[in-house]
Amino acid sequence: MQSEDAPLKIKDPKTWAAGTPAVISSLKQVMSTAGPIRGTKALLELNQTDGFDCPSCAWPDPDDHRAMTEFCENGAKAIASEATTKVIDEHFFANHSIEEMSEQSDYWHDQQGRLTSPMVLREGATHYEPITWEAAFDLMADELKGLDHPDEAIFYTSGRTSNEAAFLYQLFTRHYGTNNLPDCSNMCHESSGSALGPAIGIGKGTVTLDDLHTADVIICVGQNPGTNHPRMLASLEKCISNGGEVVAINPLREAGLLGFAHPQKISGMLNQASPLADLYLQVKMNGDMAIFRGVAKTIFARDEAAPVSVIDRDFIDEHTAGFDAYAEACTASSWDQITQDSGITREEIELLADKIIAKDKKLITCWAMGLTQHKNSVDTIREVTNVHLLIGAIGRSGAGVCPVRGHSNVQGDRTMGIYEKSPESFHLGLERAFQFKSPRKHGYDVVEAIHAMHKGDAKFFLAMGGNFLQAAPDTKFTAAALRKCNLTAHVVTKLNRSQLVTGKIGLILPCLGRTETDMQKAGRQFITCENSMGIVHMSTGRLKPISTHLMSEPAIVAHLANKVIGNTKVIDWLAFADDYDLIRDAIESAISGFENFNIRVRKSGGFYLQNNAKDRIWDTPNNKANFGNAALSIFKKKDNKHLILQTLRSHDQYNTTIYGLDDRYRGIGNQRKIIFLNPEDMKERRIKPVQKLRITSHWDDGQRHAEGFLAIPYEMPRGAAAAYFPEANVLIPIDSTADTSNTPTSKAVEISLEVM
Ligand SMILES: Nc1nc2c(c(=O)[nH]1)N[C@H]1C(S)=C(S)[C@@H](COP(=O)(O)OP(=O)(O)OC[C@H]3O[C@@H](n4cnc5c(=O)[nH]c(N)nc54)[C@H](O)[C@@H]3O)O[C@H]1N2
Ligand SMILES: Nc1nc2c(c(=O)[nH]1)N[C@H]1C(S)=C(S)[C@@H](COP(=O)(O)OP(=O)(O)OC[C@H]3O[C@@H](n4cnc5c(=O)[nH]c(N)nc54)[C@H](O)[C@@H]3O)O[C@H]1N2
Ligand SMILES: [Mo]
Repeated sequence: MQSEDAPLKIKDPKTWAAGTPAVISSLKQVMSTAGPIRGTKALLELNQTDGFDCPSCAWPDPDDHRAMTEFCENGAKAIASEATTKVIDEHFFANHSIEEMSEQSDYWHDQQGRLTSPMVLREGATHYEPITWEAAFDLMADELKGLDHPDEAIFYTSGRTSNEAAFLYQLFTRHYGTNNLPDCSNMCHESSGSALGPAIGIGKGTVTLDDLHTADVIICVGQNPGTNHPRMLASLEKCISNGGEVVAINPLREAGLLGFAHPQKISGMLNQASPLADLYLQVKMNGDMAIFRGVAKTIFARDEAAPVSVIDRDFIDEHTAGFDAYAEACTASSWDQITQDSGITREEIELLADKIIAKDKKLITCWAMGLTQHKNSVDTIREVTNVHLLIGAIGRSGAGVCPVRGHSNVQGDRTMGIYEKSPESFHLGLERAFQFKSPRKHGYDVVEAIHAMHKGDAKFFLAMGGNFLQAAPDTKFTAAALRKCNLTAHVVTKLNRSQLVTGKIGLILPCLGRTETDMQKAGRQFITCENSMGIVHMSTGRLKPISTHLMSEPAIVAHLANKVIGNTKVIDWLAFADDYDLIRDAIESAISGFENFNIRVRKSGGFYLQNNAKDRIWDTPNNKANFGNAALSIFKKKDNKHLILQTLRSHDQYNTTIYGLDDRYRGIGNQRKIIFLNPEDMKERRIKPVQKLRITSHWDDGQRHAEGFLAIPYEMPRGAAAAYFPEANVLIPIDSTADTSNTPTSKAVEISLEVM
């Protein structure tokens, strides 16, 4: 464990990612926590077709050839965190009061090891105490049966949950009578779904790995793949070696977008990095809509000037609606506004447009949280899609849109119905298969769930994974909301702060991790996941479970449902827990696209889910792909002297799980409470490097504060600032959310600074 008192170390930011430092870091992490035998076994099974799916990100595995080491540094860290041999047992909880544990950092929490048996925090108690599974289920069932209305219960899901567990969970929730199924997606790619649904009829990406390898241009916008999707770098490299180009759009110069040393190649092991981004646009915070509008304007201009059409008129005529209104919106956006909003020159935007149309217009745009967590995210993502529609760069080889998913099964969870507002077709499928009345009233998303608990409208909170308190915005407000519940319960693998801020009663329900063998009555079970490209595949745990008292996620849901609902004419809940093939049969009977699920998923590599947009079939109300025509917008500060803070991930964390205290690529060691600032902005405010700051965020309902953040000068546009999530979440106002998707604006918080 790193010392949390070690002094801050600062180095120059790196200009390439991976190479031997990544391999060394992987091995060090895994071997030090899991030991050589368990550690080596874990790494060899990772992402192999008969092994387990990496619990880290949702980047797909190669369809054909898998290297023995098909993992990345951060996948290895995720494994190390889960496969650790350190355990938290009853004695740990007897020795550590809630108050004591609350004073420790998130890093400390993760370092304590795996949770091993169910625990309860009784009303007024200072310590968790042991409880049997049976008694824990009874507590929850009594609480649920005692509520005035099913809508007083909230069922949260984090995106590591398997398809099998997720399907059972929503089936139980809907039998219970509510759609209160908020999930981490609400804070993540919800804006992508909200934009892509009306535009192309499906809230998912439309490309495969092969498409990435054969694209002319890949734009990575609002995404830091070097840290968050490291295996994507191999695809970017392959695209370049096939003659394609990579363009980065990001306020920060991220190492993983600048260069890559492939750890599975000799050159990479010698740390010979190949350059990645050919063009790097250091956009102002939230200036992306302007860039894409500028690209469209350039394409219109080139089209007018060229003898042959640059715009794909055949595609537009046959496949789209709303072109004229979009063309008008482009005319209405001035270059002055575009360059002012984006901070990028007209020449550079034109250069980008010219790259896109130079060859076959095989464009892929990849994005993540830098686009989704802004007020105007949905309009921005519509604008990205508009550019694709303009040149027909969708639904053909080497071209399409690629929202790069976060959690390894967040996309699958949605497919399984973890959604507070599932479409009518989904409910009809459930009703047909299970002969019950599925409730239609929309449930709460994350932000609405927090408000409901705060107001006392919701009293029961169950989390299937995740760390709700730390992941949600406005930490103090969210804590107050959770404290108002009668009961809060968490199905988790590791201790986190959400278990320390509880309702009157708190429950810890420790479950098997994805790396571990899952033995049930019918024998060894596997689960399935859907990756970022819509491939459903199996994952089989191979390590010995860290404790004999763990239950699997599907078994926990089945037992709870058995207590609360009991068997129905067509459902035997406990049978589902005995044999997951039965859950997969149930999925097949209720959700289209899963025909012969049990057979197809057993084939090596799994199967692609039907994605109509890939075939240029548009499941929109008008059966067309629709252009958006929103006016240009950008985040407006109330006070011009203020800065815009984004909250992002360091290289040593997985969301709220803190693996270490460094951010190697950005040159930071031993410290997480830092704020990156533009050097000129610092000078203007008389802030010296590493001075301690108090940050104040400003919102309609008042101010929020965070103290003790060290100022780090960093190359970024004027007016931008960056601090790590979750430490900075106290600053994010609960009601500052994206239009339509209601995603917290974690990448745009108006702040001021004071030297402490
Ligand atoms: N190792 C590791 N892997 C992960 C995760 C992790 O925590 N650790 N988390 C997983 C999850 S759930 C997710 S959702 C993904 C997240 O993956 P990312 O979205 O890459 O994660 P962030 O750290 O939030 O990075 C946001 C990036 O967007 C940029 N950005 C911020 N604002 C803007 C803007 O206005 N415009 C543009 N163009 N760029 C902007 C930031 O500078 C940063 O590079 O990663 C997944 N994979
Ligand atoms: N300020 C700010 N806030 C953000 C973001 C941001 O960029 N900035 N990003 C948002 C995003 S993109 C996301 S996805 C959310 C993430 O929100 P969550 O998904 O709620 O949070 P995680 O940190 O991924 O959850 C980690 C916990 O999951 C549990 N866990 C790990 N593996 C398993 C498992 O196999 N089963 C079960 N049952 N539990 C397991 C462990 O106990 C661990 O402590 O945070 C959001 N919050
Ligand atoms: Mo995410």
